[in-house]
Amino acid sequence: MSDAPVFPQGFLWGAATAAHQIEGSPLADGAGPSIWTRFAHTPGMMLNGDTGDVACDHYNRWKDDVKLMRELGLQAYRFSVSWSRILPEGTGRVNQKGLDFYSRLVDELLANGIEPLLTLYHWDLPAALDDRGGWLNRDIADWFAEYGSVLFRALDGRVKKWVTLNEPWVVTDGGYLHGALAPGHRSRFEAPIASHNLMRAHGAAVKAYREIGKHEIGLVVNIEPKYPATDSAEDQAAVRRAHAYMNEQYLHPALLGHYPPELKEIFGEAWPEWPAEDYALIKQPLDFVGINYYTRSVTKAATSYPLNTGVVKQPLGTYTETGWEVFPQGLTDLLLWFKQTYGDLPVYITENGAAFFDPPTADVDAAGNRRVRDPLRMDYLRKHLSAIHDAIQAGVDIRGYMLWSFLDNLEWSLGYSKRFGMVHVNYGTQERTPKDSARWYSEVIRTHGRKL
Ligand code: LGS
Repeated sequence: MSDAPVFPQGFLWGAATAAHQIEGSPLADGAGPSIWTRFAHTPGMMLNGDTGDVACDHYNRWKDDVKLMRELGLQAYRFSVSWSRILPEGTGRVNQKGLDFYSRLVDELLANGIEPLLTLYHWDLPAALDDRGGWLNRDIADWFAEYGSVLFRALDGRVKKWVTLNEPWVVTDGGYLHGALAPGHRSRFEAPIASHNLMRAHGAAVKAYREIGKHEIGLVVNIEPKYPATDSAEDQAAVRRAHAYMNEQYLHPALLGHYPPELKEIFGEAWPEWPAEDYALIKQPLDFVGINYYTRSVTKAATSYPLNTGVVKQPLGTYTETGWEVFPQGLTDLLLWFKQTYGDLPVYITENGAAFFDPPTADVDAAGNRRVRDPLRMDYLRKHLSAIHDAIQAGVDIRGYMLWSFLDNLEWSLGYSKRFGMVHVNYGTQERTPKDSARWYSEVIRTHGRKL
């Protein structure tokens, strides 16, 4: 018998994107502005002054993009809906034209045999809701459930896999604690409130889904294993804090119904006591958890705000263009930790990928094919898929893999400077060119991972 990897039957091979990163035309057809439209137009917030006004022009090119997905053999496509296209004021009036855009997209995916995975919130909060306090307002749990319900009613059945939030950790850490992401706040007092309201909103949306929907709903978190730099007591304690902050802050309340105690230690007086009923709202039975994995960190005690931890650069490590260490074993470790801590919940890898120094434009090879050669990305993907396979062998119930990303796109405040796509986008002409990694991934899908 060959020891070539065999992925479970039904394992879903796909790729992921998010609305604000690819769509462009943020105000088309009656959409309201989102906090990202506003943030990107605030001088100094975006690298090179980039904005999502055009992005990959997917709002106009969605049909061709789906065709390309089919040509590459994708079985699933994870995308997000822009809340303010559906509800321009965030609540109340539904904008039918916005809904139609996603309805057409879903139909086109299904007609091409591609399963949609729909994320309700991938960071583009309606600006109108930010004006009412955004994630700091407790009412947002109801606002989010209202928004979710509009989509559940319109699309459930055609969409069978739903995600409430993408990476609540990044929303609070980037948006409310350190300010590098919209809405750009920096407050130790706000971060816990935003975090908690994100989880209440998640719970409220799942509850609404159980009344309207008949399929699967889950939460997507970004998590990464934390390894101690040394075995000193200080470094071990630093790992405990970093691990609680990033890996347990959202999964613990969602799946176990409480927060890890380290959060109180980290936030001190800024960490409030929450009403008991909040915990019941947050802990809703989930059908799956989505894990986004990019890197690990080797952690030490250090003076930093507010965690008092630092990351130790590995002299022999390999790093991506964004400066993140390539560490596939970390994904296996993480998946085993997940199973041990939270039990046998189905898992999807909802993002994994890397930005590398791709050539800025495609070239033409001897056979006349347009090519973008990205051997480092191919190597990254191959090693991470093997790491996932190892976790499957060890008994973790992993149901699918969504490569980040289908297209090169707007990497948030880093603008267009970092390319994560399996498909190259020429931002001048909007021409798409599958990179070598896309051709390779196509073959992996065709052979169901036997040819990794
Ligand atoms: O484009 C985003 C990708 C790219 O890298 C996507 O929208 C997000 O959902 C997701 O956060 N993404 C992402 N995350 C990598 C985070 C790694 C942080 C490592 C920090 C080490 C110092």
